[in-house]
Amino acid sequence: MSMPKPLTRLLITGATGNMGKVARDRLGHLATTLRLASRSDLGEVRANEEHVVGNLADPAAVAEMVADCDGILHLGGQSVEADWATMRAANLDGMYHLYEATRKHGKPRILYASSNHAIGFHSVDTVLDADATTRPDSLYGVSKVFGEALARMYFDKYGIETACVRIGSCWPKPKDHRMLSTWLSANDFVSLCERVFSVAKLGCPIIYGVSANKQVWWDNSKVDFLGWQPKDSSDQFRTMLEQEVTPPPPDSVEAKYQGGVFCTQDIIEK
Ligand code: 15L
Repeated sequence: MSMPKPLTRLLITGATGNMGKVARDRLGHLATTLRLASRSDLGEVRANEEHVVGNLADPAAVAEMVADCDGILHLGGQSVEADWATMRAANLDGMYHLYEATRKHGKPRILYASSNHAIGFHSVDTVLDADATTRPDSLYGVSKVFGEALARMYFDKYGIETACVRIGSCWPKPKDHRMLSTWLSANDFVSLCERVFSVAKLGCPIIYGVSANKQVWWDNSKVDFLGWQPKDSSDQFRTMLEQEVTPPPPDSVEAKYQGGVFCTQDIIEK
């Protein structure tokens, strides 16, 4: 007999992105229906899916996305550095619209894709836990700190639970030496989603989305209650990277700080 699904309807924003595609393909066991939200058409919809086209900057569209959902995997928004107007619309206004919609539509539990760039100007010589000070490395990182603060306020004021996951580097394999420390495998991302939407009491924790890599900069011991056990390690790719990729000079900003190249990018003025 199959286990009951923890959710009735899981909203996945950013459904056409890299992580959105993984979520669409591999989280069907978490919810009776997956509601896929994207800015563009998704093409054919599968039997267990609904599709909503909309922009996070449009409060009415976000309300339509959220209605009747009991879980939200919020992967949508601007995912790399951009000019302020673009960042504000997607990651600040968009986050506000999402939380206002959850406040008015049943307070569903949220997994918010924050980012390691909220803490990117910490040194690679430092190990951070959930209580680390934020050190955003870009407007993108600042927008992720804003999202974490918004989630915390809506938890304290309205009891809306959010897992603020500071995602490392979620790709099929690490692309550079830095990602040996920041890599998050698809399998470990899926198991993290399973725990977030299954644990009885979530609260509003800060969680580092990172696999069980040999060298990590992030410590999840303060969220042991979640019972998340990442199983994969980037070490399997170390030899390949050492043969194929030249690391940045050790005294470079890119090598010295956890945010890598994000720490070196200038503000983008439109
Ligand atoms: C992020 O948050 C980005 O969305 C992703 O594209 C990667 O750049 C990742 O950080 C990273 O730090 O590798």
